[in-house]
Amino acid sequence: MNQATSVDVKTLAEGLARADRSCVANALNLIDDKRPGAHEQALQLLTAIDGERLNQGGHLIGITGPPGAGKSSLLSALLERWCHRGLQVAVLAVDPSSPKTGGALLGDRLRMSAAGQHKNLFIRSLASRQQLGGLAPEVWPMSRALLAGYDLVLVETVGVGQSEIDVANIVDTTVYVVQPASGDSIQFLKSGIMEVPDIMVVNKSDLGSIATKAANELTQVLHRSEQHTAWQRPVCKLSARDREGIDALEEALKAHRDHLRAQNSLTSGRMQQQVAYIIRQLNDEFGSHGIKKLGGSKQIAAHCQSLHGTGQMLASYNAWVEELRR
Ligand SMILES: Nc1nc2c(ncn2[C@@H]2O[C@H](COP(=O)(O)OP(=O)(O)OP(=O)(O)O)[C@@H](O)[C@H]2O)c(=O)[nH]1
Ligand SMILES: [Mg+2]
Repeated sequence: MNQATSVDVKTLAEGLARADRSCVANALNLIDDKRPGAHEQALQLLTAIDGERLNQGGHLIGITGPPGAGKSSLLSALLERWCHRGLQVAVLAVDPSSPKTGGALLGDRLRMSAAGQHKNLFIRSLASRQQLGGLAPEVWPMSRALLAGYDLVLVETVGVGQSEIDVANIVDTTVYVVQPASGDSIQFLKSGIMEVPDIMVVNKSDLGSIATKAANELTQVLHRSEQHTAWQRPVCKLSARDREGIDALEEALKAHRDHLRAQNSLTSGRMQQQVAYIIRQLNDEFGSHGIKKLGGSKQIAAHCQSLHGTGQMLASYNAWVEELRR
């Protein structure tokens, strides 16, 4: 494999902060680049991003839920509002199918929507990890790179297998979308992913009483399960198609972000996600043997927690990689 060409990381980081389209595209390509040398440059890039932005800037939102529930339609409704209000919005659309199999990618469908062409919007489609299910490892660093220049960074993923749990582990707020009368709400209750959503959406409220019934059912079950938690997870009944009920979802998103800030858990949550990412990367490259050599995952996590910010953590990561390669 050819060595990756050397890029000017500082210029790229400055371009990212301005949400300059070509810089954003180049930055994401660099993170996606599998050639030798690219990984180190990608880490340097993340290290060059303003720590304040990474720790507590913007809002990272995951949108997940079963196929056909209306995730992309809802995303379009939200994008229209945010872009027209002048906010900078980026979307990572994680498609379960390989780009090679053809068919419309999630991101392509979004691009065709009304908001899809807006100058404030950046969309990138990605294939999900084929073998293990779940999100590809690039999604985490990409979401962070986007945070440098965008007010809102959204990750859409179809809720099948591991991906809905993975997405909840990389964002601040997870929105779980179901549609009524499909058995989805019941499946959701049975499938043991109760921890995933911060906000529940019952879409297609235009279908009438079945939507109300599903929303009531979900409200009851969610609230029964969380008597001791500070955040009461709201259930938003809305119609993405008719643009009804979107206000309440927007309010809920803001309220959840404010809640995280008030609890001081926006920054700490992002830090934990970063530690988890570092351990996963080390494990992928060097296996459990490598993790053990560094003193075990608990030791690695403790060391990371003692550092300040993304830059220092990634520098540590680089040092560990070097040590294990020796
Ligand atoms: N009646 C009604 N139909 C809707 C609504 N929102 C979406 N749909 C329809 O539901 C279907 C699926 O919508 P998508 O937005 O593609 O759903 P999705 O969850 O992104 O689907 P995947 O990405 O394939 O999992 C489409 O035919 C939409 O037109 C709604 O509010 N009401
Ligand atoms: Mg979709």
